[in-house]
Amino acid sequence: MATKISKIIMVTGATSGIGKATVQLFAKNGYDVIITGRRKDRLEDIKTKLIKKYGVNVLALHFDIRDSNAVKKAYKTLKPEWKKIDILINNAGLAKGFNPIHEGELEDWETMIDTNIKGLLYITRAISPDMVKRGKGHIINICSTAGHEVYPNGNVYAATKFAVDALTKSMRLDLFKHGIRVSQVSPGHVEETEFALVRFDGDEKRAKIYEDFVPLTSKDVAETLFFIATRPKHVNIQDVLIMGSQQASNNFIDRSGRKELE
Ligand code: NDP
Ligand code: 8X3
Repeated sequence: MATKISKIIMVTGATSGIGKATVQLFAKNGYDVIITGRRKDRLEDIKTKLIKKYGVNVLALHFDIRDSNAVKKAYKTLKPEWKKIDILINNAGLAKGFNPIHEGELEDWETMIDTNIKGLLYITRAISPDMVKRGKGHIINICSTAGHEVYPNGNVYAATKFAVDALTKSMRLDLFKHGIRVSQVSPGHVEETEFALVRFDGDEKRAKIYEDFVPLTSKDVAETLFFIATRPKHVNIQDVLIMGSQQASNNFIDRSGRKELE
C-alpha cells in the first residue's frame, strides 16, 4: 500500500466511460479507489496510471457483476482497511439492442436485467452492511433519463433504469436512518463512453449517434458525482437529471449539428 488509506470510493464499471472518468477525478482529489469490471487488462492499466499520477492507493477487482458468487468472493478478498468504503458508485451497466418489443432478443433482455438490476443489487448487498455497521456511507446510483421517460425501442433498457430509480428511492428509505446517504445521477446522452458501441454490438457505424449534436461527456457526469459526494454531511442530493444543452428530453434532441454554445 502506497500511503495511509484515506477516503475510499468504489466505482463499478471503471474500465471505460463514466466509471473511468469518475475514478480519475476522485483519485486526482486524493481518494483511494476500488475499481471493478470484467476487463482485467484495462483495470491493471488504469491502476498503474492512477498510482503513478496521483500517488493514491488503488485496488482492482476483476469480476462479472451478474455473478452473485463472484461478487461475494471479491468482497471477501478485501482486507479490513479496504472494507471501510465511504462511497459506492453503482455505475456498471449497459444497453443491448434497439428493437421494438415484438422483435427483442431475449438474450439482450437477460443481459440488461442481470447487469443493471441484479448486478447493482448484488454489489449493494455486499457493501452496505459494513456501512450500516459504521453508521456512515454514501451510495450513488447511475440511472438515466431512460429511468424517467421511455423512448421508442428503449423498452427493456428503460425498464431496468426505472427499476434503478425505484431502488434508489427504496434504498434511501431503508438506509437514511443508519446515516447513509443514497443519491442518483440520471444522465442523458454521454459521449466518451462505449455505451453506443455496446448497445449496437460493436457496429461502429450504428454507434455514431453523437455526431449531429453535443451530448454530455463522461467528465461532466464525473464532476456531478464529485459535487454530490463532497456536500456537507447534512446535505443529500437525491437525484440529478442532467442532459446536454441540445437535448431537451429523451425524445427531443436538436440534431441540426454540433453547436458551440456560449
Ligand atoms: P461504458 O460501456 O463505457 O461503461 C460500462 C461499464 O460497465 C464498463 O466499465 C464495463 O466494464 C461495466 N460492465 C458492463 N457489464 C458488466 C458486467 N457484467 N460486470 C462488470 N462490469 C460490467 O458505458 P457508460 O460509461 O456510458 O455506462 C456507465 C453507466 O452509465 C451505465 O449504467 C449506463 O447505463 C449509464 N448511462 C450511460 C449513458 C450514456 O449515454 N453513455 C447515459 C445514461 C446512463 P467491463 O466491460 O470491463 O466489464
Ligand atoms: C443512456 C441514454 O438515451 O440512450 O442511458 O437511454 S439513452
